[in-house]
Amino acid sequence: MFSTIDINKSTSDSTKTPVTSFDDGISPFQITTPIYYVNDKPHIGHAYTSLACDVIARFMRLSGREVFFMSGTDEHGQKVEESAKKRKMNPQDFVDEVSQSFRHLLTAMNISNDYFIRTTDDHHKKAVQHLWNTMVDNGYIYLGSYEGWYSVRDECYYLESELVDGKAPTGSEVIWQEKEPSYFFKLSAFEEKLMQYYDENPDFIAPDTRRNEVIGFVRQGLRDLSISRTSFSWGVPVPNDKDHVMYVWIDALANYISAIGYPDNMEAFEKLWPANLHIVGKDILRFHAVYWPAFLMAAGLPLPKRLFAHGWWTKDGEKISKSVGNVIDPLELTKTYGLDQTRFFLMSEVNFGNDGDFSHEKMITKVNNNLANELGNLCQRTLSLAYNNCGKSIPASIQALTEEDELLLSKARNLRSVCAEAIANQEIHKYVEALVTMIWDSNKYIDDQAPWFLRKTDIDRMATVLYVLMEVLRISSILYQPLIPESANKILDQLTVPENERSFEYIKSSPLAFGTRLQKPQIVFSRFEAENKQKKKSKKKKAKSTKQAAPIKSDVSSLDIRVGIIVKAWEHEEADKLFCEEIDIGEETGPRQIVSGLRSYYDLKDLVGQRVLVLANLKARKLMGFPSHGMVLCASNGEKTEFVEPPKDAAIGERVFVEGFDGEPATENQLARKKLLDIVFPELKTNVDGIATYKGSPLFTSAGSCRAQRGLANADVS
Ligand code: ME8
Repeated sequence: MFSTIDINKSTSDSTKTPVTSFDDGISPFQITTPIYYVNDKPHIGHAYTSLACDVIARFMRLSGREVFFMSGTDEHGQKVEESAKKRKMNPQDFVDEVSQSFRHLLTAMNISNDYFIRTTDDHHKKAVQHLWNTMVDNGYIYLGSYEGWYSVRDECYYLESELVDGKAPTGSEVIWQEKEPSYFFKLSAFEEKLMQYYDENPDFIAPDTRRNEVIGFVRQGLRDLSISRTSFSWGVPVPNDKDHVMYVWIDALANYISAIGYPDNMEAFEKLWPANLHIVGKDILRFHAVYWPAFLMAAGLPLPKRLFAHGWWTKDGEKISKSVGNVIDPLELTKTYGLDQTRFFLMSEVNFGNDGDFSHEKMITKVNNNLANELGNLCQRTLSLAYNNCGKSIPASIQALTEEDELLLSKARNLRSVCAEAIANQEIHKYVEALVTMIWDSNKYIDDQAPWFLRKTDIDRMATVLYVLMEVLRISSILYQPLIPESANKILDQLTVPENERSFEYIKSSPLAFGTRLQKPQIVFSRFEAENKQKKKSKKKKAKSTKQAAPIKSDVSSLDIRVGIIVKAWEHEEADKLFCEEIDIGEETGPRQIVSGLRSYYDLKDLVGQRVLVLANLKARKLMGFPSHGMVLCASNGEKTEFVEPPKDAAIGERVFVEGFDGEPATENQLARKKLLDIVFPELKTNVDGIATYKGSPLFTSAGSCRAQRGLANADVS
């Protein structure tokens, strides 16, 4: 027996995040979201960018870095002025109100920004005027006059040649701006300098496709930019010319420097500037990759180190817009699915940089599979087994580790460097993927090692397996914190990891202490369906007679067949044909007790760890005095009987389906009253390959079809 575990074995787990050309790995890390327009309330796109920055900021902090993470609101310009008019409010009252809803979004999404800037803040307005004066002094601003196409929605000028069917290339309406006096910025003077900068700093704009777009745009030639307006007044006044307000993009972009001390506190400013990372949506890359660097060059200031432009969310394939009526409210998502579930989905559903399409179905599948079934179930199984069999404690000691134990542990020890590399490249999806894979591997390990079985045969080995799993869960949860902070910390609480030992430096140095007392394990993620049913129930109650439930079909969809795993089994004391089993089908209430007449076909030792299909909407009944809450589906031809098995990657608790037969399962009463089993069971058979089918179509899980354990062909399934 060992009383310590050599967690320091691996040396590849670097203590710093990988150093890149845009991050030295040491100095304070400044990261920014765009500042959002306050013309309307926040939506999923705003939540998305803020969340991506939050994950990176939290990751950096846990790596031991000093971080300055900023967000804010962009409160000037024609668009905001028009929105205030529509609400019959004065602009300042209007922006005060809407800006508050963005702050609320950040709090509700658990975004850890260190600062929130508003462009109506006095110090910001002064800083923009200082920047303007500097550019004037350096000879880059002159007075002229402007007429042309303008999109208020995009706050952007367009050339006639850029319009598509009379609209902006973004689809926004454009208006003709009559000739008016305007100050101009000498953007044309920066064409060569920008091209040279992009060339010398290949990591400045990411991903590469976006970089190429920017280079293509600049290569076409840059015209001087109109940067002041006289036809409206809601903006920062141009110094020494009371008729003009500044173009909103000069004002907005300057937030990145005004927020950190420019120009009054240059010491603070120089500590943080240049920013390490501006994250923006692809819609505003041109402003950040062309105008902003040119303004900074004109003012003699260094350029930010990296711009990353992420993709665009659509809903069911359509652009999200108020007029289509498909706006997704991120706060509603967190209320329906949970905060960490929403964070997890948004960060893992699409490769960061690509476009993504939102659907509730995808959200439910993802959070049920990756969080409830995989991470949640692993925690629950591991912690419950330890709590029930190791004296309510982390195992007091362990045996020598086997090859499988070492393999799993070394993957966990290596996880930090894999995640850090992904984060350093803003490949947030790869960071999530590394964690999800770790949990898959751990679920496979627990299934292979079957500690519930070892409980009876080799209690010391069981303790070792559980300790290895708990240690892997500790490391994974520490690394999960940036993504799902509340849930990861709930798991760490249950694992008794001290609060001050949850940063990355403790991954290697502080393995779980043997013999520490555990609290009774609590479920961390519930399956969404269960909640949904609950909600539907209470909604139904309210609606009572106004709405009829969808009719139950007399086909396989009326059966609620679930993927399960036998976690405990014993022989029925009074009936020599019956086994009693506890089967986990992913329910919050814990495993179900089920009785099956399988003793003529299986040995007791074959049962625990066996994955099965459970018919879960059968009325409970007593078999020889023992209550049975469901039925294990088997293939049988009179001579032989075999379990019908789900594929090994099917998630515990997921519902089995047959293509072309969609529908809600019947209630237990409906199943009995309508004699649905008599109708459906005769159509359930295995085919020549032993695949379980209904009317010839396979019974499917998300991981593939279900099959008789030893391939029993042409047999009845019941
Ligand atoms: O452009 N999918 O503000 P804004 C993904 N004030 N991200 C989306 C999105 C979607 N469907 N919709 C919006 C502005 N976003 C300026 C910025 S910065 C100096 C000034 C996100 O309120 C994405 O990050 O229109 C996009 O760039 C940003 O919100 C635009 O926010």
